[in-house]
Amino acid sequence: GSNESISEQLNYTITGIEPGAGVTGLAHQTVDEYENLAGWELEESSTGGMLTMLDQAIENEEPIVVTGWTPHWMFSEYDLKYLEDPKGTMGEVESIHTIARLGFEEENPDAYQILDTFHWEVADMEAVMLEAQGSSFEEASTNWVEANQEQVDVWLEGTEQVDGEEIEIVSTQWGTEKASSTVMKSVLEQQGYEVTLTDIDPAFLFEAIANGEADASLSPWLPTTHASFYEKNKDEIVDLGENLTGTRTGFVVPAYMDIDSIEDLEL
Ligand code: PBE
Repeated sequence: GSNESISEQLNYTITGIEPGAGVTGLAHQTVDEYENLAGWELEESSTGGMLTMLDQAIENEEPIVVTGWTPHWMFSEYDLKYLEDPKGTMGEVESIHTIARLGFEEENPDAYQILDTFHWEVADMEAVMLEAQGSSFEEASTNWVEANQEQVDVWLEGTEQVDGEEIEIVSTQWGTEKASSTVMKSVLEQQGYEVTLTDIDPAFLFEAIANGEADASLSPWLPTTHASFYEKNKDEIVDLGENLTGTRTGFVVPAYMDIDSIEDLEL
């Protein structure tokens, strides 16, 4: 009923996403570290499940707390806000990095150089994600590459065409990474590479690069979201640095909710 506190209405539950997501690990740590969240639960589900719950809550003007991230269309579809995170357990603004397996640079110096040079902006990624919603990431990426050939030429500068050399890229299932990975696939294909793109969970992605099963990935969110996976594998992977900066994760609520901080959730 309407006399219940926000926390009671929420049933002391945060609506999460896939168990394997980096943000799920951070959210568990957050529930553990904030004293006011003792007794709260992170309910894991899927990205699609979380978005359905968010949509239903907003439809009914009910409270909901989800694990969210930027860039994501949820912020243009709904009026949302990040809850302040005074303990910083969800991390600050971060970046997406490109990583490669040991030995890849020596064996494929040109492909390595293209991956190493690749860097784009949040607005570029958002444009690809938006177009992909109405078609597919393959189509949206091909179109983006066509429309931004000058920028692509910078990434390709000084590299040679090849004849079907194979490159294995691993990605995660989220739109942010699908956008950068399919754009890179399209760029490498322009240069004659044959690119295989596979979506896997972040933990397996880092392992695949560390044990040499895959060549490269454009998906690690660092320094926080994928820190645990990175720490485990960092001696067996090469970090080529940021391919995009300005991402973020956190506890996200509809703007109509009368709380501003994770600390406003009640014991
Ligand atoms: N995300 C989107 C992913 C990385 C990209 C924040 C949901 C994760 O948590 O692993």
